[in-house]
Amino acid sequence: MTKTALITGVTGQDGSYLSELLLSKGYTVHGLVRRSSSFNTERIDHIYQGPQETGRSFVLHHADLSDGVALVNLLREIRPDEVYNLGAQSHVRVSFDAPLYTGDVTGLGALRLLEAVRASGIDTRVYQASSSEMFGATPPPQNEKTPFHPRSPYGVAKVYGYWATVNYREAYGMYAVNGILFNHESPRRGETFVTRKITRAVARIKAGLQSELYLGNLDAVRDWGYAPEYVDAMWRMLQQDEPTDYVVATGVPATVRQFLETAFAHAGLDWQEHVRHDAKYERPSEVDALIGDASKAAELLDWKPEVMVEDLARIMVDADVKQVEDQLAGATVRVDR
Ligand code: NAP
Ligand code: F7E
Repeated sequence: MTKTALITGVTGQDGSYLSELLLSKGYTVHGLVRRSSSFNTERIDHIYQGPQETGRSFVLHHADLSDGVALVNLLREIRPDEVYNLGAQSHVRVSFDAPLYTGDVTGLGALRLLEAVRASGIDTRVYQASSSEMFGATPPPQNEKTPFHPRSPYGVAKVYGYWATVNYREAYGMYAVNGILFNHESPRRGETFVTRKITRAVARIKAGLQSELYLGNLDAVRDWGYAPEYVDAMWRMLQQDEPTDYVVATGVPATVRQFLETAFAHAGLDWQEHVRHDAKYERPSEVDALIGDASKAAELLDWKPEVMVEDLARIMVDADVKQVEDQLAGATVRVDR
């Protein structure tokens, strides 16, 4: 039997990789797209199937996590076997500028979706995209038993979504799980997250398109993994006999400075000649160190990461260098397809 999935945040980094994964497994994939005044489907254009095509396995719907009625209607129409809630205002620095919006979409949005599942009366499994940002100030290593101490409106909103998911599991017996994912990156990462900001700048500096890169705190420690491997862990979480929550991480720490060094060196550049400080990119309260312990996922999901931070930096630099070369040659194709 073909399974059906609904993905919120289908146009994002993870939504695009998860769509590819589920399609490769024979799923029919429905994606929730929010309305934008310009195209926001660049990451999924290569798998797009137009409304005129017959027997579509990839179908997009306009809706929004702020609109609970639209969510109920969509769930009643699609009746998915699995729902992946990846939609969010996902930028930590931006969450300080738009805290209420972030709380509404990233926090309350998770509850709206869970309640919409309940209201629509369908039997479906729900994945909630929880985050290592929930651990915030609690020192590493962090695992499923580590107390939360969020340090941003984004982290606070994710804690709300986390507990809403646990509550719907306990109160209604719903198969609802939290994937507590540590930072994961790829050539499709949004351009203002630090890894992509760095690798994109490396490519542009190498091509002579810019000479300086402005950054904030270089001392922060993160556990950076490779997004295509992390969406596989999401899928595995919904295939188990019992619902439970999992940390997904590499366990390998690196500072922003180390990522910089690796990325610039891979292109034959010295980062110290190009990087400048701008306090604008610092946060009112920072998360100093996130290093995950994913032994539960290794044991119960048989999930293990292969791409570690240095290879990740090189993959991203290579992709951005190719993208800049293609752009300069007049082509518009994305590099990772
Ligand atoms: P992303 O690239 O920023 O994608 C976020 C998605 O949410 C986009 O499709 C975006 O649409 C959509 N969205 C934003 N506001 C929405 C709204 N009001 N209604 C419906 N959809 C909305 O994020 P990602 O890196 O793929 O991450 C996926 C999820 O995992 C997010 O919930 C994120 O918070 C969480 N997470 C990410 C990481 C990480 O390191 N990447 C780690 C832990 C948890 P547009 O394309 O139109 O903006
Ligand atoms: O920052 C520092 C910054 O914005 C990483 C999201 O996917 O992962 C992500 O959140 C670090 C921070 O990611 C700049 O202060 C320095 O310490 O790439 P980021 P994040 O805040 O860790 C978690 C797990 C999520 O769930 C989120 O959705 O880098 N940093 N200079 C900078 N960061 C940015 N963005 N820009 C700078 O110029």
